[in-house]
Amino acid sequence: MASLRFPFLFSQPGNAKLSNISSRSLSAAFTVAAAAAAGGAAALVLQNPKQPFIKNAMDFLFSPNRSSPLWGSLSLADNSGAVVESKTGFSFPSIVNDSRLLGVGLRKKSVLGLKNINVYAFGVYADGDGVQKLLGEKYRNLPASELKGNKAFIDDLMEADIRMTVRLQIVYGKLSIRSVRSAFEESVGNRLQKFGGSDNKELLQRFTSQFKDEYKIPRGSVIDLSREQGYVLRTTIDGKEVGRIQSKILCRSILDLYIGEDPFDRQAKEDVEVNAASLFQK
Ligand code: DAO
Ligand code: DAO
Repeated sequence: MASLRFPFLFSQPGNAKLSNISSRSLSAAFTVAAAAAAGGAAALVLQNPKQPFIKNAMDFLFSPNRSSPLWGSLSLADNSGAVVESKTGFSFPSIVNDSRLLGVGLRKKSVLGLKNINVYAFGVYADGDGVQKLLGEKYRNLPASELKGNKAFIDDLMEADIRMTVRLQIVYGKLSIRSVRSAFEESVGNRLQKFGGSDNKELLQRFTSQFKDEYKIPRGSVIDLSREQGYVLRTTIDGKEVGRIQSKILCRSILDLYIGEDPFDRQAKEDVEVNAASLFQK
């Protein structure tokens, strides 16, 4: 049997608010969630005290697609359901900017070596048509097993002019723009150096100067980092565009944080590999 590595409950109905749900449907939701737990699907969710259990039950109950895309070892056959990042409960729609969700994960940061904070949950998306068009010829005929962990494939995904989006949902409620800037200088700065442009400092500066001190990014804020056609990095915060920068190396450096050699969340990268490979199975 194919294993379901993700303990996900699928789909965010958007309009199912707890307040307009009768106690009867509430208990139905518990029943469904309990049944899911019995099947192993919600086990992690239930163990995590921070997890909004009822919300997940609701998400599950009202999912337009409870049969759900299966992740990890199976292909994304059907895409109407969103995916919940299991440690934070944040939900990611299956499509953003016409791109498909390939994996979700968590960015943590250790503070003074003392504790780890969950900074944001993220989802990685790619334009399926672009993947087929630009990488199909080279990879279409390889078995999925050879695509998984295939460095050339992931490198090509990061290098090619394929539209991709990384969506961040802020978990840590006390992020200041200053700490975002300095974290960014460290993580992206490292990559820029590694991929070696001569204008790294200037690039970094151009990117971080998009973020004005007065911006607020409270918990739940949604930041999209999108590589658009022609290697334009477009940033939006809660749907509002804050800037565009044309730079192949900057796009590459951002993607490298999530699916490069030393990614923030290894499991997320693996899922991206498997699900990106499944885009060839049409
Ligand atoms: O406030 O002391 C603190 C810890 C702040 C950690 C900041 C990590 C920032 C990571 C980048 C977030 C990008 C949206
Ligand atoms: O996690 O280290 C990291 C870097 C992530 C890139 C974050 C860039 C988003 C910046 C948004 C600023 C909002 C004012």
